[in-house]
Amino acid sequence: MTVTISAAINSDRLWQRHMDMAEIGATQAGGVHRLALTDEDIEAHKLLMQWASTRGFSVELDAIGNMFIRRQGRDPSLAPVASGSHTDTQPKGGRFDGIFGVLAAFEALEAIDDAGIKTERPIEVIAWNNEEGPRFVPACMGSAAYAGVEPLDAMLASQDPDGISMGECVEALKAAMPEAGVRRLGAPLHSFVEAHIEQGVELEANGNTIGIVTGMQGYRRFRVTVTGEDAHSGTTPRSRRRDSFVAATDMAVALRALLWDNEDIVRFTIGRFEVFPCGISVVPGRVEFTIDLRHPVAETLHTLGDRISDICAAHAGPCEVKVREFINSDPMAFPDSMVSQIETAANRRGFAHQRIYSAASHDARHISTLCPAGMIFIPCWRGISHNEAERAEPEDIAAAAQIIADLFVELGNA
Ligand code: HGY
Ligand code: MN
Ligand code: MN
Repeated sequence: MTVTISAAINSDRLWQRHMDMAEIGATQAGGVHRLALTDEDIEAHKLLMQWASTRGFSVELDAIGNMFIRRQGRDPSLAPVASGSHTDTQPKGGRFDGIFGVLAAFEALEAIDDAGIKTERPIEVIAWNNEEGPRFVPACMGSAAYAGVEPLDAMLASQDPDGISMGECVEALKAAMPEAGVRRLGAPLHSFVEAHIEQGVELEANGNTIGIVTGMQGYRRFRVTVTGEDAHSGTTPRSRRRDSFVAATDMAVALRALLWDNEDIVRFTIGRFEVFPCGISVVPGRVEFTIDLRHPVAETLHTLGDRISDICAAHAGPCEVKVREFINSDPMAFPDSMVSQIETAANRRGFAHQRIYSAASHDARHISTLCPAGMIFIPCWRGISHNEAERAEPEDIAAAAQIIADLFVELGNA
């Protein structure tokens, strides 16, 4: 009879690592503010490196700042089995979005190590750089560059609002982790599984612990710049104004008229709206705003997204308008092989589970173009995320880590 040693997750250790990480960039209201490759995010990478070194796991960084923590296999030449997510957060984000997927994978690696289980393949934990994208665009930059979906040079040249380039930040990360090795960008992966909080209400409503993700909806992101003319608010009559705020708000209302569907399936968000020069008695000469548009049907996403420029132009009035699209990712489906393998692992462990579609976007989208990929969701309280009040439960976190540990062993010997 073959006794399969199973790697037992240490739930307390895993929860404590979440609390340790939540200290880095902690906000007054109990959230985390840790934008990509800021000092705080580099500190989070260094803490991961410290934990990895204690276990004798090796660490590498690639040219776009992705981090790879490796437990060697019997045959180091084989492509690794990997799991992970991101360490960066939204501005005033939560304590679980992203970091949970990194820490669950790390705990799975430790559990395998504690059990003394050998795998044929190397096993890796990956922290993808700049998944969220509020500091540098586009989002999912690290995984997109790794998968060759975005060109490395353009990504390194991306600048934050202060004019600091991603390239400078990657150099700062490398300088902070001199003992890290070099990973070739795009080196093969055997398979990849990402654990993430659902950021929706379905699992919680159904009382399920585990969501086996079948795919994710598509999304397009735009930056709209409306240019008018700064003017005196007292002496300038409407007839002589080129008021960019008036034009931009007209555009927003017109976009809503197009994009608010009756079925409430389209996701249309203006998350950033900046008025310049932002003076009480100055007619604004410039407005910049962003559009985040999502839909599960590619054709609908294309049709609606392609209307945005015309609608903005039609409502520009006396102003100029420039619409720049910086993300355009179609809906995607994970391979049945991975969905079934994750489902079988959840079944074997007896976790309450269901298949689920992701309304949020994740790094696994891009890695799925490189190798068989899949995702595991756990519930988060009232579906709240991108919010300091974000919350997940230790037992759900441990359940996901347990499935990853089981998959690491299965896929690591496949
Ligand atoms: O925006 C997203 O879908 C992801 O949570 N960053
Ligand atoms: Mn995330
Ligand atoms: Mn997020």
